[in-house]
Amino acid sequence: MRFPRSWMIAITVVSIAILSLWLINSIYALYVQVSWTTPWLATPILIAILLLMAIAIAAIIYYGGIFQGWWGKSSTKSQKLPEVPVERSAAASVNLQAINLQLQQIQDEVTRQALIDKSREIAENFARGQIRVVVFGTGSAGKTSLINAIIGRIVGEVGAAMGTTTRGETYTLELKGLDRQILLTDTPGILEAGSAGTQREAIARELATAADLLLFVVDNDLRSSEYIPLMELAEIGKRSLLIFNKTDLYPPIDRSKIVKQLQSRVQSKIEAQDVIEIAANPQPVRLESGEMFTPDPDILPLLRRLAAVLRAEGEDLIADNILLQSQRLGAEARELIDAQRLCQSERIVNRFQWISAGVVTVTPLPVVDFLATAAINTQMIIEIGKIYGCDLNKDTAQELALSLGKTLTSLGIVKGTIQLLSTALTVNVATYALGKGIQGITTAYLTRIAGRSFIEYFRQNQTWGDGGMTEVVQQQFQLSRKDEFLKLFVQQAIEKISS
Ligand SMILES: Nc1nc2c(ncn2[C@@H]2O[C@H](COP(=O)(O)OP(=O)(O)OP(=O)(O)O)[C@@H](O)[C@H]2O)c(=O)[nH]1
Ligand SMILES: [Mg+2]
Repeated sequence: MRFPRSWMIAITVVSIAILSLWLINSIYALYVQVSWTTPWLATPILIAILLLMAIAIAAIIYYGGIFQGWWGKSSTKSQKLPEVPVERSAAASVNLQAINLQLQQIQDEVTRQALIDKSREIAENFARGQIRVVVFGTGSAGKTSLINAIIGRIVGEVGAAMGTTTRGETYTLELKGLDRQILLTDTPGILEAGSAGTQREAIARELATAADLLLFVVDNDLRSSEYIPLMELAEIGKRSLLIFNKTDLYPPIDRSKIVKQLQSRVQSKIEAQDVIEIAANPQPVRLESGEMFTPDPDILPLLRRLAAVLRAEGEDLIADNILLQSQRLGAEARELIDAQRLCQSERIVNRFQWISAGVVTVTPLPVVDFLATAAINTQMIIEIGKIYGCDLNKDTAQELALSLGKTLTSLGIVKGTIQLLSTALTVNVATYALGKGIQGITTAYLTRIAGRSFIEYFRQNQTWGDGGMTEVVQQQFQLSRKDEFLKLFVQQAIEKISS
């Protein structure tokens, strides 16, 4: 039984008043006694006592203030709870709007439309405001039985063999004291053999990722194949309850041992009170009389915790999840846009490498002077910049082209390229046929390294990263030396020479 708050306050006030009266009385008695024996000492003692009391009161007020700050924080936290989701929902809406703008940049119509549909679905789910609880776990752990027990009627086939549930099934629930509707989703089990099993697992994982709250069902200690997906979902911020089902199969000692193991395994992500023991569909037992008796499902601890979590965190769970979904969509869109930009800028580099080769072949230089092609590179940089949404002026682009040209020379990449290509080309083309062509081809190769380095520069928001331009250029040179690229390049170069 809990004491009413007003009673507590009244008792505290009366106790403090009695204590204060007793204290004043004692100090007065002491003062009178000392005045009789040593009159000159009475006043200093009284002043000292009053001073000590003042210090004590000040300390209480000071530390009390800190505590109040703590209490204040926790109480404002609980008072402010309804406000938090409002902010989070606002963040989620802003995020969705930003993503919609991003999606417009995707050129492939089918992909763009698919992502726009996804974004619309997220927004619609948000507007509907239902809480999506997804039951997830290994095959035959008892997911469907759990849903049956919750809903209190047979809603899904319950079977002993793995793989009974083959697709996501959703049921609508209302919970007392909760305005929002609950969508309870059954999923196929993970870790089932065969390609059908893998496909079903993919469906289950997708549904789990979309959940506001996850009920992860196990029927024993966690296997690593269960631990990994559970932790992965927790890692992305998925709120989960770990349900230990089929507890009727274990003697109490084993049962509590398994619970402790489960709690310690997931303690970094799931609180001990969120590891819940149930028996969704206990097996019949033989009574001493020889009769068979089927116990009722034991899911009360889960229902209690579920109700508490949904009432306390329901709004937060929805807002957090919408934010998570929109962030994932944003990341997907960014990846697609990056791939699209990469493809477009590679086309630009390809075009400019052969333009620069043409220029040098027409006006052969005494030695390969990559700086001479700076004008071409300037234009290439401007065009790549545009793809990445940067409007570079000519002077800046030229400066970049020149400093990259110098880096190529100072790193010995110009010389290295001449050697590399001379060897690669003479294997395929007679030296006399190659003639002055080697200069043009080398320039093309260097333009390619320069172009790829600039793509990296723009991908990293116009920065060269920690290692500076030198590291990016060297990395691109190493990448371009790879066999498959070199072969393709030499083949293209030979075609250009012979045409
Ligand atoms: N002893 C016992 N058996 C249970 C319990 N819950 C479920 N089962 C049994 O476990 C088996 C699998 O149950 P399901 O509910 O179909 O399991 P599921 O996780 O939905 O399985 P899939 O759909 O194949 O992934 C059935 O034979 C159930 O009767 C329980 O609490 N105790
Ligand atoms: Mg099932």
